[in-house]
Amino acid sequence: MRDASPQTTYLKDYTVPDYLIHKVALHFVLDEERTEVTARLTLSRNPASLSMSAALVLAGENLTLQRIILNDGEELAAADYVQAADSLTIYNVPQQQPFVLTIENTINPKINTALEGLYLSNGMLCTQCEAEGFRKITYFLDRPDVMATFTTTLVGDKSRYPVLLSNGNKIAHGELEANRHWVTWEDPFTKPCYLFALVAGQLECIEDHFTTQSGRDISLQIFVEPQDVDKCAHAMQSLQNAMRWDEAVYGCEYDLDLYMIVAVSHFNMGAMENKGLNVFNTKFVLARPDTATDSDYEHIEGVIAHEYFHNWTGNRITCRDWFQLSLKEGFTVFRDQEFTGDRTSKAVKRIEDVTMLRTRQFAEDAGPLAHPIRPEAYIEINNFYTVTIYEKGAEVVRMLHTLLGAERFRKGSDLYFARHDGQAVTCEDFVKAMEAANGVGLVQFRRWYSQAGTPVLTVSRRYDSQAQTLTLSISQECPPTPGQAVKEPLHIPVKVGLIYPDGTIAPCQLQGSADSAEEVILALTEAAQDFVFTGLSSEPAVSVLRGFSAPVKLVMERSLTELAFLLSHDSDTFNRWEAGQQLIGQAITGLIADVQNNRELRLDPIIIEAFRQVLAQPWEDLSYFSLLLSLPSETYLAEQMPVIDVVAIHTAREFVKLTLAEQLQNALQTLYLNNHRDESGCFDAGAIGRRRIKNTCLNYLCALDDPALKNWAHQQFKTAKNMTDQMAALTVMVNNPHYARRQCLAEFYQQWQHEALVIDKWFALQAASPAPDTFATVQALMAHPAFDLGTPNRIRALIGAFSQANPLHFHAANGQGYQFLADQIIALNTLNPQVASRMISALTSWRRYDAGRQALMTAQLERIMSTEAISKDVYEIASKSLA
Ligand code: 7MF
Ligand code: ZN
Repeated sequence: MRDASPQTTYLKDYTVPDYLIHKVALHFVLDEERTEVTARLTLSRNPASLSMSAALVLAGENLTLQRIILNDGEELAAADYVQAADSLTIYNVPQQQPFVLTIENTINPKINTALEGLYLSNGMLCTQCEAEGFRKITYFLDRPDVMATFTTTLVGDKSRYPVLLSNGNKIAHGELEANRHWVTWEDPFTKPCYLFALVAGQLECIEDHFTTQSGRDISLQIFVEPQDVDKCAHAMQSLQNAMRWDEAVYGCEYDLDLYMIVAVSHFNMGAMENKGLNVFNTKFVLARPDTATDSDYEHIEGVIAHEYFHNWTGNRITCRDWFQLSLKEGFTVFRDQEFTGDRTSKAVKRIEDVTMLRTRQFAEDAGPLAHPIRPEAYIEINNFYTVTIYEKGAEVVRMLHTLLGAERFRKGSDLYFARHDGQAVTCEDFVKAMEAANGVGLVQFRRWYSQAGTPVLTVSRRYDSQAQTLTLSISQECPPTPGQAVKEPLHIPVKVGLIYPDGTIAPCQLQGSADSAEEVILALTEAAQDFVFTGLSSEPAVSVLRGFSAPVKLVMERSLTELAFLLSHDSDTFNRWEAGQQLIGQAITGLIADVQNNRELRLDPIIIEAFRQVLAQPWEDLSYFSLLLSLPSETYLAEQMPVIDVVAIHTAREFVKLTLAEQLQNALQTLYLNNHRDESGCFDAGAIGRRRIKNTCLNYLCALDDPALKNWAHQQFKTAKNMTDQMAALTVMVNNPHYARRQCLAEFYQQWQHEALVIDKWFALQAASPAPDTFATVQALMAHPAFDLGTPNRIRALIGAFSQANPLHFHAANGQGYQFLADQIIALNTLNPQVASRMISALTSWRRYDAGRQALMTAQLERIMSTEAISKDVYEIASKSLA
């Protein structure tokens, strides 16, 4: 146990900083074990501070202090300052304003396994400073509302560190004795220290250009390890696409002459938007048709765009404090979602985003770690980079977009940029800009920022044939969340469309309104409200929450027949898919109960008929078509159950898959054969769609115990010219009994052993398999020479995939999965607290399981809590999970 409970930071305690830092001149002498850092800071007292005599308190962790100098004079004596484990306090600050403080310290990147601050990745030195990593580089006011201009000089060995990078423009460079050289970088824009970055190493660069809307020429550079130069073309294209899109849709132009991206293999998360020098996990940069799947290609483009979009929503305008994280993250995720929708298929992108939100964010919002998108307290800020901040945050911005419309939303974002450029601001400032630009009031809407939990909308309807009216009664209710027992009604946009029984669109005309439209956005603001539609000659089917217009759960009684009708007639692509998912979901829910009660399983023919009809139609968007044919995931089904029964869910879902494969075998085979091609390097929507629908068919067909069909998978594996097809084939071979399973797994490893990202897939695939020997396989893989607890991607591939993507085996009734995970978390606690803490999430939802599993899961959480020298990261998540 730790000596004292770690401290909580509260939003209500926010005060402006006592000091401001205007200029930062950094000087690094780089070395793996002893890097020398000199920071020359130009500071002054903050006139806005209430305390004009406060001492200067700088944050610093794991630093070896060498000396401190004030105003370029004498070295400070030991009596002039106090050094603590995580701070440096300087008394008797000069009267003269501004003043200059020079601090010299050393750091050891080699022992930095937490990968925060300055660390080593395959011999390359690189930094990660968000949220509070800069304090591991030098003593500083490490908070986002302290913004300064940075000049950085890097000195290093020419052979080890031929490339020396930092933010901004390269303004000088030169040679030194003993095979050393130096480079000076200057970033003219003020920024908080979390956006600082440096990279030094043996890197190769690919280069291209972008001409901005105002005609400026920007140099674009991607730096990678030498073996990866052949996997950068897609990332470069993605960057150019993102730059063009941000100009067209938001009027945002890039502001430096140089934009650099560096790919590193040891990285705690996806990527980082450091000004002018983004650092990326290799996973979100490197792609070649034979090494990356279609979904990898799409994610790379999305993440490149996300980091690029931060230049305006995050860097030019940043967060006042970390409670405002969703200000930059929610908005930037909304922007990257829209970008990807425009680049690929809007319908498919929306479905994928909503699926993620409903499986992961809804679970978080229903559990012990529920928090509003603007949280009020945290112990460790790294724990608050959550699906709630990101994905629900994006949904809240999307609702503003829905309520205002694209044009008025743009007026709001223009005003936000104009008002706050160069500032560190709050979510409140964002909402105020939206209000002021459009002359609207969003008073009630603000509750979305402060209230946690997923609202439940209950909808009932009444058709009056005499009056030709349809009344929709909608009520909202939000369950209590930790610290928030009582919830206020929210302002919820509910997009609705009506469809006549013959499939034609019925007009939406609200009582008392002269407007009639094909769909309307109802403003639900009360706990319960009636909406009356007039002029309806017959009773229409109702399509509610089109496009998933709000992050809520919808409760509405609908028959299988009505759902089947919507599946074939709804003109809203999201709701059409949703009707199919509801239909199949209801069937699977019934089958889960049958499994639990040992009843014979039988699939309602209406489901088979609905699938047959989907299969019989000509679909232009083949990716959308494959989503219509896909079953809800085990995780999504689990979310719908009062007490999660992983075995019953798996059994029922596999039964449905097998039955559909049996009943629709001919259609699925034809579809497979019609779309199977021997193609590589084609990434147009057509080719991607063909692969997706074909592989969806293969997944069904390989559920059948038919050697001929099993051979289709084997053949596809052997002849595949792209990773999408190779992976899809190997996946069905690993997830189903298959004669060539062992052999193909071994061949795949042989083929790809030198491509780390492909080997991650090899680990993850086996860890997520429902095959009976999976737990033994996972244990064996932990001892595989390619496994390494020092590489976050590998940890996520093996331990993450097993605990988060394999409900059946992770939740084994004997608790071996829980014990295994706790062992790894305890091992990671000291090695990499951020990654350790993220791995706990699989245990957090223990209340959703039966009593036996609850006891086993909480026992492991308790065990984690008793870890010696427990980190703040792990402590916060484990203790709140148990609370
Ligand atoms: C797309 O947000 C969406 C989310 C913080 C690190 C990247 O740009 C970021 C960084 C975490 C979790 C998710 C994402 C990021 C981080 C991310 C990346 C791409 N500011 Br932690
Ligand atoms: Zn981000």
